[in-house]
Order: sequence, then structure tokens, then C-alpha cells
Amino acid sequence: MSQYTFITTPIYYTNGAPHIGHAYTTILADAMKKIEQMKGNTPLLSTGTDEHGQKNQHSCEKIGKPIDVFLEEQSALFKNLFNRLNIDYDFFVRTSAASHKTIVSRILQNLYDRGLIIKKNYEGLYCEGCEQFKKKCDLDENGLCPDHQVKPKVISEENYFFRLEPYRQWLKEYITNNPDWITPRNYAKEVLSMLEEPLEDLCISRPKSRVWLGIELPFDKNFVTYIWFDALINYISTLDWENNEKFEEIWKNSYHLLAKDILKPHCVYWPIMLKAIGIPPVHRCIVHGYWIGEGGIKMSKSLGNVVDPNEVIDSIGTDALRFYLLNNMNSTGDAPISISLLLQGYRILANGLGNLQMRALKILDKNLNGIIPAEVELTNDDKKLLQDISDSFKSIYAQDLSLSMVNELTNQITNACSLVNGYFSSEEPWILAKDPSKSNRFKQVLKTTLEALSLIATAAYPIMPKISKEVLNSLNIPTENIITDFNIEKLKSEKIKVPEPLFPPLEKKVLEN
Ligand code: ME8
Repeated sequence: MSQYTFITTPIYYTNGAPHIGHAYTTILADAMKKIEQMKGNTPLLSTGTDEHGQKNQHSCEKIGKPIDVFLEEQSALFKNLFNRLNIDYDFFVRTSAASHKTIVSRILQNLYDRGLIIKKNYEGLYCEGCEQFKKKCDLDENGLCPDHQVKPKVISEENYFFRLEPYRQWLKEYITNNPDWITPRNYAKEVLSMLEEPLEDLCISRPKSRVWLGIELPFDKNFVTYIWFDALINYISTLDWENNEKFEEIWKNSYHLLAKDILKPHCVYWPIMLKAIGIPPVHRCIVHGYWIGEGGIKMSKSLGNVVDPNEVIDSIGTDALRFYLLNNMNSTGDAPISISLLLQGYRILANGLGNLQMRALKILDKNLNGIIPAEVELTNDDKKLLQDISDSFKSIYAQDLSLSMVNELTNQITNACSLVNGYFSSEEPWILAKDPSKSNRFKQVLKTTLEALSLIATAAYPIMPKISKEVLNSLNIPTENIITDFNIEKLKSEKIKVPEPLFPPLEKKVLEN
């Protein structure tokens, strides 16, 4: 039976242009949406931009544009990139939208009226990059924020606070009783260790004298809402939770995707906020590591070591970028990225999938007038090769959504391409073609290869949507509604043409310089 699956990405800060890290989480979300669609479910994907807080404010002040213009332009950079990346999002949240602001205000007023928000003075170390107060133990040996490599400022001010401690025990038990709530599990352990010590009250306001870009507190006009309290609510405001009669049905199968930098807000603050609001936690948090850029540190806008996804798309195309990212980030940690690694990834695709398609279709065209020999009976060994490939894809698609599931899918695509390329080479169809007595074997080899190609292209749809459709179209398989059909021997005796190469040789362009 079809069910909703709600998949979210973080909403990204608009203080700079999007980079590979932003592209990755959004591509991962899109791949998951496509997997759910292929399974016949009804996935909804939400992404967007986080448009308040000091970081955005400072960037806007530096550029000197009116705030609305600045936010509109910055947000458009993300939308444009996501369009180029073939991201099929259903919602694009902008926290500056009136509908979001109203919901945040209503939640704040409700918590305030119930005595869950209190006012007091606070002095602490503040990292603007994280938009968070830090404890000494959060900093590195030089007293710097490990993610932003800056010394946090000492800030003392009156603010409003939301008490987290009363919920700590509940959250600990929830995580212990739901070991897959945060995946991979090592991040659940990290969160449990954050819950060993009493939780400090969460400062949920910023005085307007310091931060003017934010949602005004409904009960005190001298303050704006702390950006995280505002941003996390996007996950329910985007569904218009109070007025949406399907909210529960959608929420019960919801997935938050995020990198480990924002584990605490998502896995400590957010479930507690939801508990106080009266909503159960998200179904699952899927956490990934960092893309490590040149210099061996986390790629980030503030550090200036970013790979520009638009440049990469110009050079190797969207699908090769999607494949590289989904194939190289696995559940065990961080992953390296550089232009030369991306180019290497492109060549692997060209030699694998690209080569497989081209050699099979060219020989078909040359010897059988381009007509697929669908009528030929395959040997048991040929059938077994196809069945093994089919079973491997079926078993991956049967898994629940996770980082490792998507990663395994990319590995299986690569493995299947090598397997079938190996089969093709060892059967030597170009020699069989010359010997009329071997005509049956020649047809069997071609049919097996093309059937395998159709399985690989179907499985690859969530990872490389455009390439997948190109391959399926080249085999005359309809692509309006690609489903998890891994039955073997589906091709018809139809005439097909040799298409343009999927991964043409790269010109020596911008990227390599
Ligand atoms: O944190 N490696 O926004 P943000 C992997 N607005 N992923 C990366 C990455 C890297 N080097 N850099 C960024 C915020 N990402 C808040 C979120 S949500 C309610 C509010 C990805 O622009 C990754 O998904 O700093 C990470 O969690 C997110 O971008 C942070 O984006």
C-alpha cells in the first residue's frame, strides 16, 4: 500500500553561495525520494534556506543591499543549483516567509504561556559561525571552534531560555529504546554521551541591539528568536502541521538528513522542542560525515576551501557529480573531494557503464541491424548472471532508507557494470559474429548484455536520473514511470539506434586548470 515518506534536508544559510556539502545532502534526499517513488510510495521532499541570524545579517551588511533583495538573490542561488542537480523538491522553505514566521510565533507564545520559557541573564562564549553558545569543552586545544577555526566571543546579555533538562531522561530512554532512530548508530552514541551531563537551558532569543534579522518574540519586541529555534520549526511549518489533516500520517514516516555538524540541534534540541509542542520525534535522523576539501579540513564557506558545484556540473555533468558524491560518502566517516577525484570518478563511469552501453549497441547495430535478439533462449548460465544482478538490486531496494543503502546501490551499479563488461570481453562476441555456426551464441551474449544493461539502468535511476533514462530510452524501455521492476528478459525484438556516448571524453577545460 502506498504510504507517505517525508524527506528533509537542512535549510541552508544564505550567507554565501551553495557548495558541494549542500549539494550532497540535497542529492541524497532526492535519491531517496526517487527510491521511494520507484517503490510506489508517495515521497515528499522538503529543502530550503535559513534566512535569519547574525551570519546572514553580516553578509548582507557587507554587500550593502536591502535585506529582502539580498535574501531573494541568495536563496535563488540554491534553487538554481538544485534545479541543475535535478532535485525534485516538493517544498522550498524560506524562513523569511510570513507563513513560517506565524507558526514560529504561535509555538513560542504557547510555550511562554505554559511557563516553559523564562527570562534571565547569561554570559557565555558565542561562535557566530555555529550561531551557538559554546562550552569550553566544545573548543579545540587552542580555544577555537573546531568547525570554524575562530575564537568564540564572550557575550553577556539578558535573554529568554527554554529548559531542556526536564526532558533529558525521556530523550535518553527514547534513544536507547529506538536504536535506529539516529543512523548510523555511532552518532546515536555521540548524542547519548551529550545526555550524560545535565543540559543547560537553551537560549532562544537574541536582543535586537545585536541581531535584527529574525522573528520578533511575540511576548517581547526587544528580542528576535534564536535562529535554531526558528529554523528547526521549518520541518513542521512546511507541512502546515496544525491545519494539515494528513500531518500525522506524513510525519510518522519522516526522515531528517543532516551532517554531523548539526547533530545536537537535530537530536537534542529538536526532539525536546517537539515533545514540548506535543509532536513525536521524527521517524529517523540520517547523519553523514563531512566532505573534506583541500587542506584536509571540512569544506566550508567561512574557510574558503569549497568546490563549486556549478563548475563541476559545467565540466562533468550533473549525473557524474551525483554518482561521485553518493558513491564516496559512506556511513563510516568523512570523505575526500577534489577536482582530480571528481575527474577520476567520471572516467570510472565512462569505462564502466558508458563503455558497456556503447560496445553492446555498436555490435548490435553492425551485425543484427540494431534489432535486439529477444527471441533467443538463454543458457542457464546467462540466466543466472541476470538473476544474480536482479537479486542484488532487489535486496538493496528492499532495505529501509539509509546512507548505507544508497551507498551500497552505487557500489552494486559499479560491480554489475564490471561483471557484465567482463562477461562481454570473455565471450568475445566480435569473434562469434564472424562465424555463422556461432550465431545463436552471439545472440545469447548480446541479449544477456542488453538485459543486464536494462537492470543496471533501472537501478541507477535514483542516482543518475538523466543517464538512467538515456540508457533505458536507448533500449526502447519507457521512462515516464520507472518502478522497481527487476524481472529479467523484458526486452522486445525492436530496432534500436546507437546513441551518443553517455560520458564523452572530457575536453581540457576549466576544471583541470
Ligand atoms: O547548519 N560536508 O546551515 P549550513 C558535508 N542553517 N555536508 C556539508 C558540508 C560538508 N563540508 N558543509 C555543509 C545550517 N554541509 C543551518 C541548518 S536546519 C534546521 C538549519 C551540509 O548552510 C550538511 O547537510 O551550514 C550540513 O549539515 C548542512 O549543509 C549545513 O548547512
